[in-house]
Amino acid sequence: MPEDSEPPYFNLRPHDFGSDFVWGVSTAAYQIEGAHDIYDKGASIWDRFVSKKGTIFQGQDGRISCDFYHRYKEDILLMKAMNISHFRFSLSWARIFPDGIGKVSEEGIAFYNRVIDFCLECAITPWITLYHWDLPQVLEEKGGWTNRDILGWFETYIKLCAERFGDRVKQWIVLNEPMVFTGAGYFLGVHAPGRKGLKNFLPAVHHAVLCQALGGRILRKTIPEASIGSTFSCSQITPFSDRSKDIRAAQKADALLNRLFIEPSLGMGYPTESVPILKRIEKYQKPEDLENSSFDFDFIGIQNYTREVVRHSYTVPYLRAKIVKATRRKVKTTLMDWEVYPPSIYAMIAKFNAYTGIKKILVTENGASFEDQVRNGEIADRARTEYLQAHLEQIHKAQNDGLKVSGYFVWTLTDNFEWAEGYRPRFGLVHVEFTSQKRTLKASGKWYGYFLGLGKELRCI
Ligand code: IFM
Repeated sequence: MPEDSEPPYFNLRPHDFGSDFVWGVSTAAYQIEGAHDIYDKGASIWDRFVSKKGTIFQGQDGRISCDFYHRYKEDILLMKAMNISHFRFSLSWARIFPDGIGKVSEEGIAFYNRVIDFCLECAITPWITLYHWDLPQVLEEKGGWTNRDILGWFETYIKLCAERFGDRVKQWIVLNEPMVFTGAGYFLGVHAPGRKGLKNFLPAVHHAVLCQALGGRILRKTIPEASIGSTFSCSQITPFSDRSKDIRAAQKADALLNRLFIEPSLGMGYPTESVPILKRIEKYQKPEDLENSSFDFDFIGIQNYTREVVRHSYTVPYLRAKIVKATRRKVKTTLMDWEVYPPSIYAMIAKFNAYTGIKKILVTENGASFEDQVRNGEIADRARTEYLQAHLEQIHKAQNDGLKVSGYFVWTLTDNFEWAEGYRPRFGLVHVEFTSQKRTLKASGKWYGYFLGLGKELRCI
């Protein structure tokens, strides 16, 4: 028998994490929905970005992706079969407001109503992320996240979503990984909208911080009983050596990658003592902004995949710090060239626990892409199961050490469009054959379902 046909032994059970622990999967609209121009849907910055030559692996795009728009029932039934009781998905702003603001698409609203209602019918709790990186293109043409008017646009969008879906959806997330969409989209230019440099990055950061808190306030007012959070990418940062230059470089990277968005939301301002260049954000600040940057979130979502090793570098402007790639370090990696390093999730749980003012912490994303082996219609992905188990062990250890953490969402349900990397890295518990749209549960998906079902057979597979 091939060694990966049996799931590795795992001695933890869901109830070892507590009876209220939340178990789910996370997804994002542009990565799964497809139906990019159905009815009156507007274009998002991703619809536009993918059409630029050289931006995406092999020129791929999310026009069809896994066609969740048409296949949402099949996918939600798969979740049900896998005993998954919480589903985190994002709304496409341009599907709801084709022109960014103004006219509402009733077709767009109807689609999300169908998804929400079917989740509830299947006893799956819907978690809505309001912004997972797909700004309406018309708003980008007015400056996007660099334009302070985004506060008004965002308010209009959130208010409507809260009013239309808040009767049934009680779990809300304002932003997904603001550091990634501002860093990759407005500084490095490798994600939509492809803008570069500090002159784009700094205002985008500041407006995202303000929108994050504003979104919280609007949700609280419109749906008083809602549980409201925002999510943050985070990775343990290890200095390359114990030279003071490398230690300083690691501190700067930590401030930028892990602290830049959470700290203003807690009323602590920007980490300018570690990254002085952030003082230039002052140019975009108004006197009331410090107060308006914070919000008393009900929970914080942390999203962890790896750790980063950082060293000093003279050639990197402003920061003088650079990441030492995992392949160069000759460590075990995923297809994203991310080191497999489970203690990082423990370190991040501890880091976020150390802030005063965070009430609840959930892991709202964790997962891995590997070269899945397809053999006789079976998808053998033992490496993914081992990855998930090793991270769950760290989460359990954190709980045993008295740290709060009360949920875990796997990234992700089905293989999907991994942004600039296209369809090459597969992160799903479910394999998708993109030409036929055939779904096949991977061994890791079977294991997750078996684990959540306390060893019972999967419900209808
Ligand atoms: O696919 C992404 C997701 O959109 C945001 N968090 C990280 C995932 C894996 O790269």
